[in-house]
Amino acid sequence: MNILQEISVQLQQGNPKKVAEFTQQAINENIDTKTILDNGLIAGMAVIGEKFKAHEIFLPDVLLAAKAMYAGMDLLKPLLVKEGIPTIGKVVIGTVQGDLHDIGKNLVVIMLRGAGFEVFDLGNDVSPEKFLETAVKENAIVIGMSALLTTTMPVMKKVIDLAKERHLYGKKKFIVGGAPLSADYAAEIGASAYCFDGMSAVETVKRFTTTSS
Ligand code: B1M
Repeated sequence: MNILQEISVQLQQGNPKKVAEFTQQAINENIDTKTILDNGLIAGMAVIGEKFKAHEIFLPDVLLAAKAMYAGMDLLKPLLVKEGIPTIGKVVIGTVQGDLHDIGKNLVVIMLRGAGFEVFDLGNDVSPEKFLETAVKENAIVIGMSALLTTTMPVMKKVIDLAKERHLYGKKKFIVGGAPLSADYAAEIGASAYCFDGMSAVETVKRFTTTSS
């Protein structure tokens, strides 16, 4: 088994200590940070998702895997965040109301901060009002919303509808992401863009902050 498979397997077994150990070893071996993230941590979490869906494992197993994922992410974080880059734009981001999944959103935050954006991370279970009020208060052009549940995706539309009511639609850009999302859904609810992952979020926000404001 190679080191990336070790990370994936230890994550699936919910072993934060081992995940941290193997992640550090992979870093020491100069394996590319994104490769460790994609082929180690995210690959392990994808297996957990499949097993959970198939009822082969249960919620406590998923929680343990999430804890193990964070043990690895904590080590990768400083490598993903480049130092000393000036702020090039402001982004408000959060996981929508009713949704507690924050691993993917946190990765997007790391990537955005790494690219030099000032990010206001509202955490999870964020109300539509909170998204909009923070964006206005902080004068952020981009509002980023994450959802991992089909039942919470409609909250994104609520945020956009509320922005229309408050005459903010058109003044702000709304980017959406998360496993159940798609470009079609984003267009349907009136979002400005769908972002598949952290990298595409960075590219999209760059585009919006250089063409708006
Ligand atoms: Co939950 N869960 N979960 N879970 N969980 C899913 C999402 C599920 C698909 C599992 C399954 O059935 N296969 C399923 C949803 C089914 C559906 O709606 N269709 C599910 C369910 C049902 C639930 C509960 C309802 C279970 C229950 O209670 N019976 C419950 C809901 C709680 C709630 O939110 N109210 C629940 C709870 C949990 C835990 C708390 C145990 C834990 C979350 C811990 C945490 O986040 N702190 C958890 C986990 C870990 C998962 C899975 C296994 C993994 C999610 C994850 O972190 N992936 C997940 C299965 C899966 O997705 N395969 C599952 C890794 C992460 C890096 O990927 O989040 O997709 P992801 O983020 C990616 C992209 O999507 C994108 O970039 C990221 C990096 O590439 N992205 C963005 C995400 N947000 C973005 C925003 C952007 C741009 C890109 O711009 C703003």
